[in-house]
Amino acid sequence: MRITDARVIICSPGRNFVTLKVTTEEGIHGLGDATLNGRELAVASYLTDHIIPLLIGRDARRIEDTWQYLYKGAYWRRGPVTMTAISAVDTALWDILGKAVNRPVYELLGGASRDSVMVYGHANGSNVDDTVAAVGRYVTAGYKAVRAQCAIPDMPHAYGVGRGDLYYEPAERGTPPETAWSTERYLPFVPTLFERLRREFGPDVHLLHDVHHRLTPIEAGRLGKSLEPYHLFWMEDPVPAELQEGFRLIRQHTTTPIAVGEVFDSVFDCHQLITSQWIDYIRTTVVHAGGISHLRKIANLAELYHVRTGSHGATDLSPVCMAAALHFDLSVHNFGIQEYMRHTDDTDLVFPHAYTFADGVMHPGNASGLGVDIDELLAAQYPYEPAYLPVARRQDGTMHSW
Ligand code: CS2
Ligand code: MG
Repeated sequence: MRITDARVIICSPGRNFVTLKVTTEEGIHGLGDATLNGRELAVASYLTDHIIPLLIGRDARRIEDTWQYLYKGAYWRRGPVTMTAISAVDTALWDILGKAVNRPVYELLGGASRDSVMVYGHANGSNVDDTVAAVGRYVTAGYKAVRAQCAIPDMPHAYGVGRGDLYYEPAERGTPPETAWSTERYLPFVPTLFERLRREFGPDVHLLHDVHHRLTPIEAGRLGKSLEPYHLFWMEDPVPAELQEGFRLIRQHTTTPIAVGEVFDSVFDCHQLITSQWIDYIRTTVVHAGGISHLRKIANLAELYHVRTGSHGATDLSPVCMAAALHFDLSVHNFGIQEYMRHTDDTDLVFPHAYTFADGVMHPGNASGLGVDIDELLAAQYPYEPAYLPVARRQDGTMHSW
């Protein structure tokens, strides 16, 4: 099963996506998502200029060996661009293997560990009433878990307040938009939001909140403690996580469960977090953390330490990543939850897929491989458009983490 062709397809059906398509001598093709929001062309070049020439002629069945060849062979290890490119190759090879043996990928990963995959959606609003209404729409739509974000009074650009109900798209065409941030206003406000949500929706719906890397460890400890009465499913990305040791301090102060990892690209970003039991959910995902192969290694380590998975699944991760994530989620024992922000209708048409949503849960479907494809003719009608994620400044003008 020699690889005879590999190509990068860049399209923008509502937002930018980079997709790797690998084809074998038998004419089987596999897909991998290679989208790195705001830095898309760097991954496209890494694949086209440095990886694709190495793939031609390789045996597509040697998935682990190819992973190690690309990882060790580059000499320069890790980093989001490298790892997103390796992820795309790995995902495409799993897709090919599934198609070659005519089985859905989750069966090759050990089979289903559960009947379906619980997902959460994003509810947000420009004030508490709007956020309550948005959570209500998700509950009515059958969701068992909802992430709630709200603009802080007098701070309209708090993280997570998007432009649509179903899609959350922070990247904007042109240069990076600037947003303002105030920890002083945020910290006392968030508990009032969740107090209201629990009053409106009762104890059963899982409520989540994304801090989006904005706090220091001691501030995060205070927030977690003040949210304990509302028993969140998780508090996400409380601090920027380069300093794994910082989570020890958060953990000392609160029992609110902690999720982290959407920007991590390998197990080396989180091994200390996991083995020290400083977190409860690891959010690494197929497209950025080394593909299905490496994500399984992270999950297997996490399982030993009672840490469960909660993969990133925002709108900027393509339907190819979503399909791969669902095969992973269904098979892995220590699954926790999967984020699911819907794609636009244009995106769904470009990437026809077998995965389904009903009653708050998803299933990858039983098509062979990943069960997702790309309509290249349609994709060509949506050319790449440069776009950036926002940046954040504190009110005195100091750069802050967005
Ligand atoms: C977010 C993302 O989904 C999440 O939890 O943190 O929306 C994130 O901001 C984007 O994926 C960045 O590309
Ligand atoms: Mg997040």
